[in-house]
Amino acid sequence: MDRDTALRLHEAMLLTRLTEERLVKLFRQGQTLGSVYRSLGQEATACATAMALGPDDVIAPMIRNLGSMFVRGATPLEIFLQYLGRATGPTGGREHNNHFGSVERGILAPTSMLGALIPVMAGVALSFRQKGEARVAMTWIGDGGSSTGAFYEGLNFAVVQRLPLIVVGESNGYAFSTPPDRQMAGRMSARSQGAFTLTVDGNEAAEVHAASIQARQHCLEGKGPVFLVCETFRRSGHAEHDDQRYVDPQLLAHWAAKDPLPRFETWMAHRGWHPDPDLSSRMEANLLAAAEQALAAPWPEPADLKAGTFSR
Ligand SMILES: Cc1ncc(C[n+]2csc(CCOP(=O)(O)OP(=O)(O)O)c2C)c(N)n1
Ligand SMILES: [Mg+2]
Repeated sequence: MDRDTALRLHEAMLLTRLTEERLVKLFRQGQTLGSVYRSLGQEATACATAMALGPDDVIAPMIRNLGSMFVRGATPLEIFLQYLGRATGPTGGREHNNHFGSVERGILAPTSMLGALIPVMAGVALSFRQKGEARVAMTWIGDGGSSTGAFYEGLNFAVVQRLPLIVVGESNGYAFSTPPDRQMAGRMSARSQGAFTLTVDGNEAAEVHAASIQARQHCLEGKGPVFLVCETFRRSGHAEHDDQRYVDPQLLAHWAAKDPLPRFETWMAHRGWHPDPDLSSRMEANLLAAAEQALAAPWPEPADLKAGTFSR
């Protein structure tokens, strides 16, 4: 990774952390329409994977992959407008979290149905191959989501067809309040389906990035999909309405010590690369201004309820 990429990756991870912190404040003030699903401690698995893609590749993020949307050009203002349900937000108040796409940025709208994006993205990858385009499709799946039928069906199809699909497995210790050993027989893997599997330390951004570059190359060489497992930990509740009392505090402390942001800053410092020392405070000021702008934005008009929807 070169210096410029490292600085951009660090910026995306920090922006994700601070945007979600601002969203938590808005939630506690009763301003967000629904709960806030954080990626605290998992920013590297969302940002460093997306950072390895080319501009024509397509992503389908899940709820904890806000960082990948920032990498593709989404803005905090859009995110705030969306969570606050305002008329000028990406879905005009029809959704309340990161469930919106952007064709220009190569982002397919996330969906709540765990596993459902795997066959959809296998289809996107199939279209790339049929058109002879050197592009890859990327999506993410949690340990819980990887137990769904859709995950197996979609990945199996991609393996058989040798499709350019990267599925990032987020092995983060919990599916809501259920630890993996209560709902899956082994560790996250797609080896039994014949998919090339890579497993990395999901909190080491440089390692995640290098593996993602390797995965993309594997896809572009026509060798089929890659399941890239990132070992990480969900350091917040499932969402802000979940106080995570079922998680051992020692486990949380263990993973806090492996926070991806300071680790990546150390990795950069070893190369003599240093982020702007004012970056964090500048970002916080911009985020506060964006949140205030979103709070002042208009609510949707009831008469516009059906606009942009399929209705008869
Ligand atoms: C098919 C399906 N089953 C159940 C749910 C309800 N649900 C939403 S998130 C979640 C836990 C997901 O855990 P995991 O896949 O490990 O992702 P994480 O939240 O840890 O990122 C559940 C059970 C759903 N959205 N879709
Ligand atoms: Mg999980």
